[in-house]
Amino acid sequence: MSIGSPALGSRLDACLAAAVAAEPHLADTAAVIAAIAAASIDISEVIGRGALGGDLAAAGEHNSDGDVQKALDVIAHQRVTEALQAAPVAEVASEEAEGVMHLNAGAPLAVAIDPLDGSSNIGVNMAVGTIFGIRPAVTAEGDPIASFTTPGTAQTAAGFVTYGPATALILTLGHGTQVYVLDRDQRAFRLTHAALEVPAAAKEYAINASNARHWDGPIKAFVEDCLRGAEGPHDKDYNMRWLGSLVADAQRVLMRGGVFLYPGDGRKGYAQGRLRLLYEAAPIAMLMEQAGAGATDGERRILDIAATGIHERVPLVFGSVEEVASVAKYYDGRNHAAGRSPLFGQRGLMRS
Ligand code: AFP
Repeated sequence: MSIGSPALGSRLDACLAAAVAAEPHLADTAAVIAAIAAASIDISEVIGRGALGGDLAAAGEHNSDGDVQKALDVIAHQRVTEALQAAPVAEVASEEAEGVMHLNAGAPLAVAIDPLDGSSNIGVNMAVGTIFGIRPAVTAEGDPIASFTTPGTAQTAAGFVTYGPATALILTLGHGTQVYVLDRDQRAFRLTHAALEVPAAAKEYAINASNARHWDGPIKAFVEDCLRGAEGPHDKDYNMRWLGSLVADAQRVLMRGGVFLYPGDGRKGYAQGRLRLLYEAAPIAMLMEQAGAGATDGERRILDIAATGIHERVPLVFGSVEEVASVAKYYDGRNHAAGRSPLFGQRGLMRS
């Protein structure tokens, strides 16, 4: 948001108007955000009815990656697509569509979106979300995905909606990261946090530890050192969380710090991890950096990475800058065994 941000409690439309007043070039971006926010209110109401609205977790077709689409995946995809059709959007890269969707020829913007992330949580009433990144549309002869092969730094805005105990919109237009909560009486998002600041250091890490035997050495060593706690090189005890919902883990990290890791691993198809660069990692990376946190693939800054395919996966590490930097040290060839104590030597807790 611009200098002199609106007061807490302000509605999203007023906050967007203030941002556009300060930077008129954001007008089209603001219109797209308003469209996605409106769609997310409808999606929130469908999710909020749970099984009363039918089996939202019912299996349907397969999406671009072979994942089984749940009924709610399809509902969310259809609702956001309708919203974007009425906004200044030329193209959409959606997790739920094989190729680039062409909406309004000549429109200025392109949107990468995961209409419903965390769908395996739907049937068990856990938090799910919608994740989006907005960037200028690019036309290049012979390159049908040119809008999406620019690096994440091209994004003019990014955000996600967490459909959790509250429905929250986490948003950045390049001037800090804000939190809005859905006021269900008004059917409007209202500002609750004007500028998130993620603590530089943390005592909480998030990783799916069931994959430990598949991780590469640096990740094994980092997690092992977290497990060592105050007796190890990090000199502090850690807590662990893994919610199985990227938006829920990301919101926790944004609100109280921590580090999230979904690395590449040795499983078939997981060499680049599970998460997608365009509509998961890049939007979250912008939100993190705008809140004073970091986001890498373990070593490289996520926002510097340009996709070569719209469903490309990327290893993802984000959160408190000291923790993200610590992970990178384990990838540095000189420090592969950073902090290794003689006690554990080469055959540590998790060493294969
Ligand atoms: P689903 O959309 O298939 O539930 O996947 C959710 C997700 O992409 C992301 O939200 C989680 O952080 C991650 O997968 C969890 O992956 P694991 O199930 O491998 O832990």
